[in-house]
Amino acid sequence: EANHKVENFSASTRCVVYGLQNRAVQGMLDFDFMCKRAVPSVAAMIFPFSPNHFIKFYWGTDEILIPCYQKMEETLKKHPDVTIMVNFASFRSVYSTVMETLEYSDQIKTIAIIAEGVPESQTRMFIKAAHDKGVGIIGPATVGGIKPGCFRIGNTGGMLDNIVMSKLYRPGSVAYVSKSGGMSNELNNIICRNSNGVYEGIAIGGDRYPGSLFIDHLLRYNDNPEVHILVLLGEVGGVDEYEVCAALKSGRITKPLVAWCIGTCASIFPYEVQFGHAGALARGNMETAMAKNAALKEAGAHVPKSFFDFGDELKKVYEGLVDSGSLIPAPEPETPKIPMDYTWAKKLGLVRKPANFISSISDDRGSELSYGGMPISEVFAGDLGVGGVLALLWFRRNLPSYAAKFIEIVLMVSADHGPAVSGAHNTIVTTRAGKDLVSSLVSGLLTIGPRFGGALDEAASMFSDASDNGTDPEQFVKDMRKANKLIMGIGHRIKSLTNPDKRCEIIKDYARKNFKDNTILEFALAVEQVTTKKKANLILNVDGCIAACFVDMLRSCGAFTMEEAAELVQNGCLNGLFVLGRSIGFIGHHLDQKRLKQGLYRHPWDDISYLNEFA
Ligand code: Q5B
Repeated sequence: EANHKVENFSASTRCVVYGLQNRAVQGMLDFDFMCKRAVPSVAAMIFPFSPNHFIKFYWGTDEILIPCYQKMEETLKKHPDVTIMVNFASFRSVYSTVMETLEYSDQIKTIAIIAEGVPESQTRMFIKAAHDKGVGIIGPATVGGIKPGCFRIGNTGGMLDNIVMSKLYRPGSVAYVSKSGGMSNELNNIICRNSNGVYEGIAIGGDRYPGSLFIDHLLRYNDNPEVHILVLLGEVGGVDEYEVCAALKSGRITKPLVAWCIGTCASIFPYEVQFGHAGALARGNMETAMAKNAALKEAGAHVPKSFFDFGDELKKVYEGLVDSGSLIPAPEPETPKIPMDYTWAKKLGLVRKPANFISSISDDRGSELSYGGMPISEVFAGDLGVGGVLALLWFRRNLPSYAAKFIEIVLMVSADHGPAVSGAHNTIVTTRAGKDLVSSLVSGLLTIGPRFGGALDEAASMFSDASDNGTDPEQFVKDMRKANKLIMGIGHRIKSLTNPDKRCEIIKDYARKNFKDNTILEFALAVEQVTTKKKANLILNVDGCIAACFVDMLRSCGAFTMEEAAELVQNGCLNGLFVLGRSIGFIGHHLDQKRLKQGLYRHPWDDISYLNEFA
């Protein structure tokens, strides 16, 4: 008689899923919805590594929330209608979780264990404990099982279209038990094509010690008036099929049984073959598939000549029952419409929708991240450096190495200019007010504008427009004065003819030595000749110098048209270079202040002219 009782699932059976298996849970809910279950079969989930929360799932086209708890005790207390634990714990933690579940044996009547590779000693211990407490076990090493119209364990039955094709949304009259979860999918298909379909199917799992045996399920099916045909798909290894033979012979099994043990090809090999499952190895002649098929046939089962004939054998038995009037197939219900997952439908080319975002600079979807269409491994193989990466991400171009190096020089010279400049000052004050790195950095960055560090784009436009129009530098300065406009990129608070800016020398030198053309730089220097005659500090400053040289580089490096180069400047890429470079310095100032443990800054009164009296 069956020892390991697994409960009969119904349309009100509810379970809790152990593990954050959102896809499997969605699959179970989709099945429920297809079967027109009133309530979802998954009442809750357990995930010990995060605090209690809710997870959103589809229920048809609507969305529902399933609670996910940290503790098993709380879960089961809050969901007293749950009788099944679908356990997705890994082989490492499955033992402890099963043993914990067994503490609630007054509530949990069946545990499905999906994990593969559970140590056999542990499996035997929890099987014994479950047996003593009257709890049924399906698995380990199984996909689970399915009862059309009622309950689906995890991913059993495969994808939704497969479930529809095998008509698993409504009960048939054939109940099967197999070892293999993968082959249970094959059985769903064969049974659907050769009978009125599956009533219930359980895959007991491929380990040497499954928690429930073929006989446990076959006796359950035999005693169920709604089941008319039993199916057994055994395999090489183990002797459990002989218990079925005994039940056939003794008359305990009365319903027709169509049976086959896979692995008959093992005899072709000159040695014993271990198939995919841990238990699929014959230890002695009795455990071979050939011997077990012969014994099943001899005991009265319907055993085909080979697995290829399995469907025909089943069909014969089914048609015999229908012809005799003992099986009356139920009228076929309407095939349920299943809402297709959008991602899947898109993959199949069935739907399209305009994207809310478009992006063209990087892609992390494939096997390898790419920058501007170039796989990251090529970026490193080509030693593109930070300048090359910036060019790929900002300009979508692989620039010549001298241009990429120029970008790096710009970042290096603009990285910092001491603690006194506006941005660094702000960063320091913010850090000393106790703020974090990002806040301190941002507070410094927000000072970058037309007077400090943010003059590059406008300087580039002013110099290149005037130069392109053939304007004389002296005339240009006069025109700007007349228009009451400052020339961007000209002037510095500290630097002057007598205190030249070394940074500008470095940039000019590099540009003159490496660029094919320096027209805009030469124009800007001619402007400087005019402005410094007025005042010694009206030099071509670091912003102006970078801007003029960058335009020359963009225009002459061969990677851009004149229009593209102009558009890049208009879009603000040159100020972007200063922002990026100076972030290095601002972060440095933040870390420096932290290292020096500087307290709150308060500006001294004597450094402020209070004009209150005159206000
Ligand atoms: N005058 C930078 O002015 C500064 C003139 C001009 C024609 C001009 C000023 C300016 C344009 C913006 C620009 C980037 C505010 C600077 C940087 C990064 C930094 C910073 C650091 C770092 C300095 C005195 C006389 C007046 C003005 C005339 C001034 N600028 N004429 N075109 N551009 N430049 N910014 O010294 O006749 O007496 O009325 O706005 O390029 O930010 O190190 O600190 O790395 O961190 O305060 O290097 O030049 O001079 O405003 O008192 O003017 O010169 O019209 O003439 P000052 P002001 P007048 S680099």
